Amino acid sequence: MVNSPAAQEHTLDRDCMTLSRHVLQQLQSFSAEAQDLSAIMNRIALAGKLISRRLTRAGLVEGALGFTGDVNVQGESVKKMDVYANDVFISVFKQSGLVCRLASEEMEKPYYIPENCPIGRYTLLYDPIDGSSNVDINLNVGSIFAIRQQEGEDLDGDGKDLLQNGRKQLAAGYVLYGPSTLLVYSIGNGVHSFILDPSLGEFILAEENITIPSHGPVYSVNEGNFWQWDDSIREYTRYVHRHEGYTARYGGALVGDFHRILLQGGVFLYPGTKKKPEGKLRLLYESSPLAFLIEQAGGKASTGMEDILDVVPDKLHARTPLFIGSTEDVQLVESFIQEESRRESEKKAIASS
Ligand code: AHM
Ligand code: MG
Repeated sequence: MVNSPAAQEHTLDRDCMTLSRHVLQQLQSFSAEAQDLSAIMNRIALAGKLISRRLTRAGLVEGALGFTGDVNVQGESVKKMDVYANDVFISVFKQSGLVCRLASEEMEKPYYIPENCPIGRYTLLYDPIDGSSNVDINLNVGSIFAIRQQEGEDLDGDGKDLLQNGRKQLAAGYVLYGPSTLLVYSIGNGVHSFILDPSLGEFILAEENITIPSHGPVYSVNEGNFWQWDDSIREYTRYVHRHEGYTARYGGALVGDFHRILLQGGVFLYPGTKKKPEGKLRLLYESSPLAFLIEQAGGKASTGMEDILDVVPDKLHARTPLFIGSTEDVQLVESFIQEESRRESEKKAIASS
């Protein structure tokens, strides 16, 4: 069957809505800043395409999978794909003249653009491969990113000016390497998703202004940590077990679990544990960028006690508990945590009186 002219025009229009065109349209400007942000998004898309290409063939390429034998600044074993993806972002941005530094989950200190290269005004923060335990078994992983403007001089070269809350982010997003490669971003004007069309080599607009339902059926948490949690989180999980309408989904890669919740509603939880009260997820590279997106989509992100976007990290690799998703579901988790905290304070007050 031949498509009608109107249908053809629609398809053409869609195919032409590439990521860079979309960013410029969102900013409604051709100012230097708009051009920079559009160019940065383009470079991130290029990094996403390179990582996607490597992942697609990783099982066939000698030395692409497995561990390097090193341990990163977080004390976690480094995978070869972590190193590859980290270096991809550096190579893509090094000569771009767009950023002054890149800070990543995999590097102890930010990477500063060398003096013989053009230096830009922005900092890229990123988690090159999020969910790396999924890499070797061909399951979905992601890359998470945020863009901030450098503030001050950073004379000591340790990125102290990055220790500010998440409301300082200019843009954030992720690339999800799944059955298709998807890029989701926000520059503070809604959340939009793009799918990589491999035949064009372009990210094409898939959905604009994504909004999360105010409540959803999914709760996503590693219940293997049940006995490591505080009573409040155990109480919350007992609550969802006893009530109809909840379903558990946990894929071991935050980007995938988050994406499901963004589209279908519900809540993702990574609480603190007895050994790690601050949880596992890193504020600057994981929690804050996703919190930026979820607020833009009409949802909520919390540590249990305060909004993630209000948290000021005390170090680059700071971690926080993370509860993120539909507003009502996050508020329900918060109510369990805050009730327990109130009871604890009462107990302390009685004990000391
Ligand atoms: P990574 O960035 O080192 O891969 O760690 C983060 C990942 C998240 O993607 C995921 O939500 C979480 O760690 C899974 O942790 P766990 O295996 O403890 O459930
Ligand atoms: Mg990660």
